[in-house]
Amino acid sequence: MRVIYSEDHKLRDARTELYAGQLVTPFEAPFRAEWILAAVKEAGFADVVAPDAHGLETANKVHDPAYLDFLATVWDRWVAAGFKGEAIANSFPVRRTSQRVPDNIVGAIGHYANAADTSITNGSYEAAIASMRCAITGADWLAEDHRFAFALCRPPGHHAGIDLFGGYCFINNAGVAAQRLLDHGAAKVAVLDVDFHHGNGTQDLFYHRGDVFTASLHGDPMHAFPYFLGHAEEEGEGAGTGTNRNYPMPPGTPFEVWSSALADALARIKAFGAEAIVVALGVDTFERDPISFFRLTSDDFIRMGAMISAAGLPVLACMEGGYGVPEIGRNVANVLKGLEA
Ligand code: SP5
Ligand code: ZN
Repeated sequence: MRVIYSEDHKLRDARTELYAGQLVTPFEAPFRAEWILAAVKEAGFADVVAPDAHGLETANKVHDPAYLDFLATVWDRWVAAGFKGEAIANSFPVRRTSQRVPDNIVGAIGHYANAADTSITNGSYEAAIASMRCAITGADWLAEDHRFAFALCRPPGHHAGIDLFGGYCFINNAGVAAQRLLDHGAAKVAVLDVDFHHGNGTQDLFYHRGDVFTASLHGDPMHAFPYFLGHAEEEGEGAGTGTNRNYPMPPGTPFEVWSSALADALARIKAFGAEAIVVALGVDTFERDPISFFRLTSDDFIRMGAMISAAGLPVLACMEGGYGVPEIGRNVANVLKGLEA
């Protein structure tokens, strides 16, 4: 199992997250990656490398290039406007409004945001690029005929849509990795999202495409972030009809229930003919995660990895969510152990 990690994740270190009507210290913070890296090494995964210096050529195939340009410039524009705080969207294009991108930076950030939980700061873009590079480097490793890789991506990516940031995500690392695998010659690949939250960004990237199957197991959006996507009836459209599958589940869901959804998703990924699986690996399904409501135990993560491995396909795991508690490190290491067992 090759592990890809960049110190540059530390450049993403916001002071604020709008949560419960207050500006709190973000759940998505640098200590997460440090804890995960330490636990993964401790568990014997010692092949840790830095990512290669990829540009935006792959990201431009799944994101709107104008959106990536916005990400690259938003902080400087915010500062140039004279604002003192971190860049937070507070006004949004919703039902029956124009989809033109405002010249004003407050309008532009609202246009490109799908949530106000994600403050943008100096360094956020550079960290997002480093995170994307980890995912691409992992895809390249698989393309060299290796079976497993773990991209320790931070910031996460699965809430980032074609032209949307939010949910702590800016560039959709798993989606970029899937595109990279196609560019290496795979005809079809799958993104399997096991993060507690619906992979709304990844679904958006590939909803109209027939070459990437997307499956997401998550807290029912009637009760959980991201609220506005992730229902079972969303199955893809156009060339992508039948290539998206959602498994919304209620508060308190234990592994016994969760794992039957995983088995169904894996069967569909096989039937689709995917040549590799990119796992959007959040461990916020853990019973003590501070912002989620599933009941997976640390041992369940070993079983999760083993089930995914049993599909017999190459697997690139890209780090997504998992918050607050030290066990996030052990839980990630357990998935990797299960994959290799
Ligand atoms: C990558 C990822 O896991 N992103 C998640 C972003 C969630 N941000 C909004 C958090 C709101 C959580 N509200 C839960 C209330 C618990 N008491
Ligand atoms: Zn999550």
